[in-house]
Amino acid sequence: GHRSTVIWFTGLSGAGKSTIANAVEQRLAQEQKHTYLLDGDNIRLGLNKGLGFSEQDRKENIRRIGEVSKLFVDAGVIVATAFISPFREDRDSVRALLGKNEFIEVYVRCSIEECEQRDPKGLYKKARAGEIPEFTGISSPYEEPNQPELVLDSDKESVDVLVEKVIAYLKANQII
Ligand code: GGZ
Repeated sequence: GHRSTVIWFTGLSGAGKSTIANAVEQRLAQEQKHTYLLDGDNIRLGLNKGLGFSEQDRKENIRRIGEVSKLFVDAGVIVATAFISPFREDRDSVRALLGKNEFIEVYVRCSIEECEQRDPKGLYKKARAGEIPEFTGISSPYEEPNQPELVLDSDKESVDVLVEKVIAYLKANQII
């Protein structure tokens, strides 16, 4: 068995949230844990279609994701979420929806320089050229977590090592 919880990955675009969240989810599924991954592909294209990247839309994006995450937790699932979630207040609101041990804030830390160098989708380049307004880290803020449960330095360590850190945290806290 396991305890249901939300593993909330936050960080810049290109920091590696989705990659790490996917790998954690796969790893848990292998161990027969009931898991689900929420990311832009299943949320921003569906439930949150129509929301953009203004401060107000990002707040609403995160609010809805928090509510959906809570439903999954109520259903007994381990949820992994991979959203920039740039505002501390919004992440704290999600935390407040959930019980102790039901919100694990994981800061996927990576310098803006490194994210910009990776630029897997060419978005930073476009943002620098002024083609994407309000781009996180360039023309829109990212507020670092003050007391995240975990910090993963994705510009220093491999995905495999970081996934194991998450798994170790879950075990140490009797989630799995
Ligand atoms: C940041 C943007 C923007 C702007 C489009 N700012 O690297 P990606 O492409 O795949 O991930 C980013 C994703 C961010 O969506 P989130 O729902 O995670 O953001 S938030 O939590 O702030 O609501 C990026 C792409 O969408 N993208 N425009 N202006 N990222």
